[in-house]
Amino acid sequence: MAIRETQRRHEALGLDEDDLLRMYRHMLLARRVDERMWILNRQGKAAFVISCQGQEAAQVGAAYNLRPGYDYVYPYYRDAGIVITLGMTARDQLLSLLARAEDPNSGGRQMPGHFSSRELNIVTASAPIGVQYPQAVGSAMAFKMRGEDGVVLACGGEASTSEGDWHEAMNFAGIHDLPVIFLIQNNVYAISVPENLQVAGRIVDRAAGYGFPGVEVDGNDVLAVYKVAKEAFERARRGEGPTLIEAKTYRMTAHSSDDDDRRYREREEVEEWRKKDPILRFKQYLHGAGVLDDAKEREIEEEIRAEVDEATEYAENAPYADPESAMRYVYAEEE
Ligand SMILES: Cc1ncc(C[n+]2csc(CCOP(=O)(O)OP(=O)(O)O)c2C)c(N)n1
Ligand SMILES: [Mg+2]
Repeated sequence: MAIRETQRRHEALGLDEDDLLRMYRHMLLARRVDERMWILNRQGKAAFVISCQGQEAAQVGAAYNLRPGYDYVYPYYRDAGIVITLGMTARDQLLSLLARAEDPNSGGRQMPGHFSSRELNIVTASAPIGVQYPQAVGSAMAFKMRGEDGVVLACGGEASTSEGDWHEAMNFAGIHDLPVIFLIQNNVYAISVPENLQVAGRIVDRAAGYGFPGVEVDGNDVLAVYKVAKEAFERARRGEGPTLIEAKTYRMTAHSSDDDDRRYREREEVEEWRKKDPILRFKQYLHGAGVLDDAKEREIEEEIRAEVDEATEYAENAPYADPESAMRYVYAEEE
């Protein structure tokens, strides 16, 4: 009886067992690549790490609705789960981390976490918080003007909603009924600033002020995020306009490898959230639904470990960009 109950949850969403295992692999790959990045940082091989850990369900659940190479994505620096769902690999991430020439994001020029792929319509981000939003609504406007049913997914943390750029983009999206989804991953902190010093009231409620729906979701439950995102994507494709999704989640690591979070948050709080780890929760669901057993779980872990090992070795041995090429894409080159 219990098994039938849980099975119905994904079936009601139109997801089959292959979908579930694919989502699980994306989440686990994002996590294992991230963990490897911290090791490389501590070994002195990687200058800087910024993590997705804790946010994989929010990212994969939303991104599973995207049509790669057709819809547009404006990710933020934690969105490894989104770009992996779209088709980027462990190798891509590690080439970027180690700033190698072959890094598909920027040829080793940008900080890690500045995702970019022309084929996958992942638009490169600038480092200032919130600047992606006005660009995202511009792309949504282009879809609308062309009469295409593409959707734009624009992401950020809860603190990005304090920026003027976010409000301007929300306003523009509401006025023009644009096919854009604002996915706010509320992970409780902006570096050391807690949510209660960042936002008064609820983020989702702000959507009403701009004339479109806002929905809050448990961001550590991948199927719950998939469900609300699916509805938002369908609305956008029907030409009914934008949706704001606030995924309630938690940043499981320090802000970055340059931050010491022991200075501003209690260990007990982190430990409480670790019990709600989105990967742990999805794993329990998959076991309950009979999609995963211990042997299959081990098999997937081993496959992913091999992929991350291979990617690490490849990236460590890959050449750096040629110094002569530093100005390429910055200034026009003579023919
Ligand atoms: C305009 C601007 N101000 C400050 C910073 C420095 N900064 C980088 S990340 C960050 C925190 C953002 O918090 P949030 O939006 O909640 O995302 P999170 O890192 O928690 O995922 C800040 C203040 C910046 N990059 N840009
Ligand atoms: Mg935050």
